[in-house]
Amino acid sequence: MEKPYRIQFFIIIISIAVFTCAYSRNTNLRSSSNTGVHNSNHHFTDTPLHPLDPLTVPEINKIRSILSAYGPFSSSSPSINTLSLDEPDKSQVVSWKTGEPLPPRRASVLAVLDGQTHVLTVDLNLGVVTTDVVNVGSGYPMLTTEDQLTASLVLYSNLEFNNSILARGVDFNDLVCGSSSPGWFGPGEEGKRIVKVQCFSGQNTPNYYMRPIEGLTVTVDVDKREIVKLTDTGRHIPIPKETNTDYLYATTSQFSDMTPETNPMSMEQPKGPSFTVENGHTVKWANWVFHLKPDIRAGMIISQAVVQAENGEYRSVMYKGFASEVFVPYMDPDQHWYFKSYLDVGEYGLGATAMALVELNDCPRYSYYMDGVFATADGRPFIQPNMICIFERYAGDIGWRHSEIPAMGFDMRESRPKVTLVARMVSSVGNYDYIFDWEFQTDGVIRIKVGLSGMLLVKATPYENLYNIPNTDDMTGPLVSENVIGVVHDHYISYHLDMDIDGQNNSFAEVNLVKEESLPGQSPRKSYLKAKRKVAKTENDAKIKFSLYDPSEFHVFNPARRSRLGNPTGYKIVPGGTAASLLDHDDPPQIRAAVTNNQIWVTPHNRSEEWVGGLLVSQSKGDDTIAVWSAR
Ligand SMILES: *[C@@H]1O[C@H](CO)[C@@H](O)[C@H](O)[C@H]1NC(C)=O
Ligand SMILES: *[C@@H]1O[C@H](CO)[C@@H](O)[C@H](O)[C@H]1NC(C)=O
Ligand SMILES: *[C@@H]1O[C@H](CO)[C@@H](O)[C@H](O)[C@H]1NC(C)=O
Ligand SMILES: [Cu+2]
Repeated sequence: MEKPYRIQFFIIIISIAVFTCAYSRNTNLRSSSNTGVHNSNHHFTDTPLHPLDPLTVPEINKIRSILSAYGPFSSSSPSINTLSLDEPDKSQVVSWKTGEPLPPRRASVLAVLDGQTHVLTVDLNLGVVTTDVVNVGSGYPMLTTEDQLTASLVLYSNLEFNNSILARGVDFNDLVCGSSSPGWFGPGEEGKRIVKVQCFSGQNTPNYYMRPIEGLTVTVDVDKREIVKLTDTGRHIPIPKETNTDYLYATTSQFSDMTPETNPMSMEQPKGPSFTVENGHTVKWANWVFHLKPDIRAGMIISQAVVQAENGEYRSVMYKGFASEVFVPYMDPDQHWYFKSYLDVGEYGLGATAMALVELNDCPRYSYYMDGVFATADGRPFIQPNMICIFERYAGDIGWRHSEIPAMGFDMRESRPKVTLVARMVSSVGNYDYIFDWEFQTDGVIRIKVGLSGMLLVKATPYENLYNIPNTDDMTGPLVSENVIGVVHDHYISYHLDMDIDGQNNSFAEVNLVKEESLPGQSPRKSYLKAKRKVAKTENDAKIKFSLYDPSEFHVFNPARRSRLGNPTGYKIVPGGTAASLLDHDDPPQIRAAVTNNQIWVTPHNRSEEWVGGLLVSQSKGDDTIAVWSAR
């Protein structure tokens, strides 16, 4: 009997290279009256009904008054970077039953005051701050919208910056500047919260990303509101022209004779959708029930997913699943590019960058829309309307089929359409848009999908075409337009999946396909493949690197729960599009994104270890990553 080993694990399921960062022109924009279901209200009177329900507007208001009465914050208020539910312990949540009183409600707050980071716990029932830990680890909380705004405003007070802009011939009315997280590259920039600001020309185009002002980087201290460093080395690099950069449908439809049009299309559900959302966050559809909530950092969190078996019993599958970190390293050592090694979840937040979905284009008819309830930097409640949509998908696919040749006496064709349930959210992290889907199938499969759209982050170059490049060595990506390089980069998305197959005590097995050779004279076959199952005994056994020529399956199973045949019940983890990071393990970006050293990690359940890049990620040295936890 295998030793039960309680696990939660992380998989990188997707990695998309620069060439797949495509956008598609939608010639079929829909704008007829919508029939979606809206949860929209002002949320003034919301009350939590489930232990995992997000903080409500009244709760956020209460936390704000608790914080303002709290000693260290009474003279000057901190900037609230994140404020969210401090989930009760798993044991309390699992044993809670509908109708019972909720476990005590607590909030977890990351705040910055005078350059110091506070990690606070606020007890809503007691009305007090129960813990306040200052400056844990090397990093800072994620940047707020207010931080990013501050950084751009600081620039205009600087004459040297003004002169750099004037030297490029850019009108201040066309100037667009954005803050980039600086990563961590040694002691030079430690001890202060900084961002690196770079600018673009928005002249004659809404797509300013295609018109970078290359070679100008301003390092700004966001707390002191001052410029730390200004580097201007790119005055000789032209700003790429605006020609053909506009992507707006209203503009581009003028050229519709060049764009293939398709007739309007819509999926019909004459009896309406067959899912329900109860008490605001509990989704019930077909044989699935799960809790779904928006999160400022992870974007969406799926909890307590259970599936109904043939005998009617609800069986647990997953306690919690969410995107834990996203690593986006650009491959250019140039002084204006080397630091671009984003950790989008910890530095920007997938929920903080999620905007209202476009009805009928982002989500189909009959979608249900869920609002995000968050807090602004001053601790006031903030509603992100229509942030998540839930819908049934029928994409014309076959769910299951079989047919028989009539000659055999069985004239049969059996075919069933594939209908699934999707929970979707889109994060617009600067230039790119991540489309996150959790898709549930009636056969028990949970499919996690990420789509990438939006704009490339491009680099301006003096080169106009491949014929006038004297030496292609300084090209860090393909020339994608005149004076524009699409710098090579990747997006690695890591998921935290706390699987609870038929209960909490689960194990992890690698089922490795190996070649066996037949004995002389045994068979006309010389070789065959055999599946060898190895159950992980330690975390080290479960650090998985994928290899096409050493193929494996990965099973999470419950050794104590057996089928009629004696097989343990389990789920298979099926990797989707994957790519390994080839960066040096001691390269600063890779230390911080050490989660990408392996494609699967398995660690014991620990409620303090949810964010694989660390709790405080901005400018962190990588001292709180899954690699550090796992080494311990
Ligand atoms: C820089 O230019 C902006 C826009 O014209 C102006 O408002 C600002 O005062 C200038 N700053 C300095 C220091 O001259
Ligand atoms: C899970 O395993 C632990 C340690 O082996 C044991 O104490 C506990 O009772 C088990 N729980 C269940 C639900 O089997
Ligand atoms: C849980 O995680 C925290 C943070 O990484 C760590 O300090 C603590 O030792 C862990 N607890 C256990 C029981 O491993
Ligand atoms: Cu990309």
